[in-house]
Amino acid sequence: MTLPLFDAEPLPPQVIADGAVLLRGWAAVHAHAWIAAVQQVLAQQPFQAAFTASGLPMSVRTSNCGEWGWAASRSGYGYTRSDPATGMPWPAMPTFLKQQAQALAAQAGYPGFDPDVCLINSYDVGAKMGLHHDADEKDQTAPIVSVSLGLPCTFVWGGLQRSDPVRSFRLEHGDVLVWGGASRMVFHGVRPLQAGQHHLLGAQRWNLTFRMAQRSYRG
Ligand code: MD6
Ligand code: FE
Repeated sequence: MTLPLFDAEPLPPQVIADGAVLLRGWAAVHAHAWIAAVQQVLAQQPFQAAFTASGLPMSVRTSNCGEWGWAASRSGYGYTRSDPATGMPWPAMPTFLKQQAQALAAQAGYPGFDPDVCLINSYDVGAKMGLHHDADEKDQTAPIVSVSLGLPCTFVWGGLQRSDPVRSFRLEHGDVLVWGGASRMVFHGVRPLQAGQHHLLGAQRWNLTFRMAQRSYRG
């Protein structure tokens, strides 16, 4: 069964930059289904340590599902068919996750989004993500759909140059950020996670990013 995107009037889409749309709380409606789907992935592909391009340990832990996955191991990083740590193919993307990502992208103005990766990042208190942009995907005309669950974070949004000024805003449980177009290569990051307790996820934040890593996008 395909769950409808929402069953109550959602907050209207908010354009935060050219090509970037914030759907506030749109994943909160089916939060239990989102979390159950992630837990199903984690049973097959538990969170593991990640490393930067220069081999330094990151504070975020990662899992993946889909035909491809983003591996950040000591031996390098990028999209792979299987987990370099185990040699096992990444678990399939649960239908619920794929359908929701496609529907959310369409609501943000990106019909035809067909993700082949969902990278799942887990933040414990104090974990952060340095300023970066996502450039390993083959077709950068495809947007990325980003879903936040659990504790809120301060998200940092910069420009196309690393040195551009940044602004920051809060991303909360259930918030969905869809970005493509002129915003696709914007530098961004996450400030250290503040302590707190979320009623569903405890002292954690999860971020799911749906990507088209190896497919071409025909919006
Ligand atoms: C995070 N997100 O929200 C980190 N990247 O924890 C990302 O790095 C990100 O949200 C590309 C597109 C959307 C994102
Ligand atoms: Fe990113």
